[in-house]
Amino acid sequence: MKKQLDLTLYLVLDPLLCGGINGMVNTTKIAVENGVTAVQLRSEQDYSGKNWYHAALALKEVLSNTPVPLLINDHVDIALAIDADGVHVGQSDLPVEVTRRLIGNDKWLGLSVSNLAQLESVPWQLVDYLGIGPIFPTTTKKDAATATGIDQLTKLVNTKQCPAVAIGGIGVNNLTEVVQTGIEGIAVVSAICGQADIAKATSELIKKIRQAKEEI
Ligand code: TZP
Ligand code: MG
Repeated sequence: MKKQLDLTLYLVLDPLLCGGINGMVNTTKIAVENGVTAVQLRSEQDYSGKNWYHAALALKEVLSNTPVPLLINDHVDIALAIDADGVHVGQSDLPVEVTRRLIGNDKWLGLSVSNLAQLESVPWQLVDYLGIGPIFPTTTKKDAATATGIDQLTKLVNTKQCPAVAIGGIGVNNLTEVVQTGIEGIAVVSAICGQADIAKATSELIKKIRQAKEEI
């Protein structure tokens, strides 16, 4: 059975920023102890199936006695192999219909969208949540689309028909305006991965998100 999906603070891992697979595992452990509510395994680099499988397995183990779900970016085979809680795909990955057919109804399925045209073609009955972004410029994703900014994000949030996280260039100093669009949560890479003090970085993020939600 998959775990509940709480999108409040969604950690998207990056092995380069975390210092390899052990670094990702360590980052995840500390981040989850300090308030991260969902974790995604993702890499800009191509990893061999074997390395990635072992990374996913190690992350599943770290999360095993927590309520925090593990989702796998792109690699449906690895998600199935380790029985992850879900899969996240982008616009150029396996189509949502195919991904859903492969993973069944007992795993979460997330889809990235960057603009209104993409949002309008989402098959809502097949998708559990959206990742909307980038909201602000980011150097973490090399092929990132143009940043939406807050006004466009607000339009997307008001049009969507399922929960969503905002992603891209988000940190403690700009998350308040993002959360106040009414979006369910935020997803971060560099605001946690590679930070000198993961515990402090995570607890500051979650505190700021909760404050911003209370002010809506
Ligand atoms: N998708 C859109 S932007 C992005 C992804 C995976 C990278 C976000 O990284 P950061 O470091 O939080 O800006
Ligand atoms: Mg992808």
